[in-house]
Amino acid sequence: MKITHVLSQIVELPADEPLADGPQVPGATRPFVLIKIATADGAEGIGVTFFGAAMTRTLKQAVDDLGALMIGMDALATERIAQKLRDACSSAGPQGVFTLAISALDTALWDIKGRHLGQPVAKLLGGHRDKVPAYASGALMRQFTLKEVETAGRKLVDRGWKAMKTQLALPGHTTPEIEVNRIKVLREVIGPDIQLMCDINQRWTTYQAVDIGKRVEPYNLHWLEDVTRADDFQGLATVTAALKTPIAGGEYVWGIEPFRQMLERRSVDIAMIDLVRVGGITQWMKVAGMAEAFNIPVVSHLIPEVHVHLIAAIPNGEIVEYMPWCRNLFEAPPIPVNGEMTVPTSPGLGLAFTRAFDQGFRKA
Ligand code: SMN
Ligand code: MG
Repeated sequence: MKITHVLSQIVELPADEPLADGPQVPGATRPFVLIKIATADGAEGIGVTFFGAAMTRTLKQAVDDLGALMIGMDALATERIAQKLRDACSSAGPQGVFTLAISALDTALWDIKGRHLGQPVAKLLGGHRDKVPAYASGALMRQFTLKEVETAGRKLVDRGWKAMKTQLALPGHTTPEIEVNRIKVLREVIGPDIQLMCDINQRWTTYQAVDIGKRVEPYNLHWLEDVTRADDFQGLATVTAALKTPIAGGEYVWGIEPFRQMLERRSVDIAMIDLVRVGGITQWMKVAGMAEAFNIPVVSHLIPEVHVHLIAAIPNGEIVEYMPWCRNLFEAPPIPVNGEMTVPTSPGLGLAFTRAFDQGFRKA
């Protein structure tokens, strides 16, 4: 399984919001780096990474540089490859572009492993379930007006979603009363039986998190996410201990070690693992195992097309975040039906880039 090629390309997709037909900024796009790894015996695997923003070309270059180091290595030797890349780049990681790049490469290697063995990645990693719950994300954003959020919430329920995420720490003038009112109104619109999550994206102080967190307790949030700075492990633990509502976090930290800190200090009740910031499938599974040992459920962040395999593989996988940013990269990707995703049964990730994007590799 000698690696012969590592190909990459940048793709920009329109920044749409298809789950509830939400307001869109005209012309806004989201950049991705797509990758494909090929081996001497004709096996291929695909991966994707993002969060490069204005440095997306740098991210592509990092993928290419790391890819060059993999040529000639055994595609199945994921840990040996990861070690070689870490050693070669020593101080360039784990925070930032290095990890964003290695993640996509590792994901593609797992795709190859699955295709080679004729099994879906979910099975290789544990095969705990064939279906997983998914929640709608990106349709109830803080920049939308309350009216827009009401309309979107109603649509999501009508479209069969059983769980959905909104955001607080509202832009512009806000008060605890305005924040709480948004949750109150949304809860009234969607009814008592829908799981409602709420993301703060690190924007509150620990004091605000405890204050507003207590005030929203009557509305029965399923979790409050990233209530304060992700590296304030102690501050998070204070909030987690003070509130009845479970606290989720982890998408903003890099690699596996910060999760050890979060888990040991009881900073979070729910570990949210981001595939690209953790360093790929290999590292994602290590964090999931650590969380299991701490009796903590795991939820995913973005790229549901890959995360469906990971959440389904493990015994403590709770729910997949369905934010359809990557959906249009793929031919016939898995899509939730009535709030549930079925794990693809074809070998590997069961994913293929659309014809147009697949052809883009040859041109690159
Ligand atoms: C989020 C963060 C970054 C990009 C998209 C979405 C958000 C989430 O924190 O949890 O969905
Ligand atoms: Mg989040």
